[in-house]
Amino acid sequence: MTRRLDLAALADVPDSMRPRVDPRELSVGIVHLGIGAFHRAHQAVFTEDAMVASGERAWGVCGVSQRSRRVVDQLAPQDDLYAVLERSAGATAARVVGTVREVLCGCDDVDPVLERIAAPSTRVVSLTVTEKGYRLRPATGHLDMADAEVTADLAGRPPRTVVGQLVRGLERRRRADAGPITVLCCDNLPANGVVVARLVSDFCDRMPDSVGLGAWIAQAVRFPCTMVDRIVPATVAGDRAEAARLLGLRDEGTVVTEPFSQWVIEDDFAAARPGWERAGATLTDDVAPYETMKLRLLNGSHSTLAYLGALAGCEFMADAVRTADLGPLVEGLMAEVRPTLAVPDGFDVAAYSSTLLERFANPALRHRTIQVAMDGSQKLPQRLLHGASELLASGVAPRLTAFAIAGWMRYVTAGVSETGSALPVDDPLSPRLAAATAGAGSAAAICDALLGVTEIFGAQLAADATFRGLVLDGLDRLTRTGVAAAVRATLAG
Ligand code: CS2
Repeated sequence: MTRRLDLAALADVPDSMRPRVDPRELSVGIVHLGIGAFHRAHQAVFTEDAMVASGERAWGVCGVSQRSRRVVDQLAPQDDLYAVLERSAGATAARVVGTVREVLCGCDDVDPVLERIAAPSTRVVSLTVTEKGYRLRPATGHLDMADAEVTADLAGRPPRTVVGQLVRGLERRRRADAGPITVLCCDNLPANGVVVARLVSDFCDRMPDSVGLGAWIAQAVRFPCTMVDRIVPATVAGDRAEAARLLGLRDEGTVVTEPFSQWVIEDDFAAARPGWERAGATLTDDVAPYETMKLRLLNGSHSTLAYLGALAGCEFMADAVRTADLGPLVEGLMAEVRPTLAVPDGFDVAAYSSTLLERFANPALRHRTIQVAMDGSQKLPQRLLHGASELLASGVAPRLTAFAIAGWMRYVTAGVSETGSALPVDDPLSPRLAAATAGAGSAAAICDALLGVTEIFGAQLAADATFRGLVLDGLDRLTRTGVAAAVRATLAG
């Protein structure tokens, strides 16, 4: 069997694929909650490149896996090294990344995680825990106090929720007098830093023993907003086999991604940070225009392609964008939502949108439609609904956005695609969605039942007659005529 990647084996890795800093020289300066594929393909790479540019060696990452030991088992035996495969139509480039220097499992034993957050050498706690990982109520943006895990963390057990771990870590840091720190949210939520600051404050307010903690956090902790962008499909066995071929070593931690990568960060740090701008990140006073643009253009189109593509029987996003006029549909969707966007100075939205279509069509990525379709209840508001509400408020009918919502409604109720493949509803609200639509026989009944899920739609949009009419039209067409005909009719107006 092929030898496994680790520090000693690096000597056998071709020069061009070795970490760009010597992992042995790094010390931990960042704790990252949620060390999934995205962090490894995005922030960890920026951080390594920033260290190359600055010569600093104090920004190694301690990655925390929130839900299972899987990442620990993948990375620990190989000294936390892994390969990033960057794939485009014609080529794959591989590089081993050495930034991650430790991986902890928050679910096994949280104490070392809290210790790391409290260590004076830690200056940044970053997060990628997905939308649902925050346990917030999408309609209010506040912590979901009805969530049993949140309640249990508040009662004082070793914390298992992300917000609980963050707050208990900050509490320990305050006690240790370890100094200011920055919490850097890198999830696809609007005003993500503001959201996390609010959740932390909600948790502190309810903690029986939090005397003075809220005030310390207000003074010593910053929560900058960020926009992150890189498409990172879940790794499959074939990807690990390709990494083994390229490296000549077995790598259980491989991640796959596209050549494109972007990071926009609000320049509001409580303490030192890596020079990420030297690795191509944009540091700015105001992330909001970038964030809204990315969520509505990229992620809004992504969700649309995922639901309609999966319904049409496409396994991969690159197939979806070439199927049944879905490419022109998302192009139209981007044009529809464009008036709601405050475009950053000097930014070419038309070029950005056409680059998106090329990125979606990257045939080498093999990004599954059902991966993007996951957790729709947590994604629809910021990706599609906020734009729809703003268009309606300015008197414009959000025709294509409403059709995309109809696509989601059809997806969560159809069970199987037009080619007979299963359409799993992998969503924290799936029991609620199933209960709401049980017994709903017609498109109108399904549409009304789902619009009534206020956690997703809120009260105002659900009650908007224009919106309901458009969504129902789309759902009715999708149900009666299938995806291709419904898309054609919708595009024909
Ligand atoms: C995708 C995103 O899975 C999803 O919901 O839309 O993960 C998307 O690939 C990234 O946001 C791209 O930056």
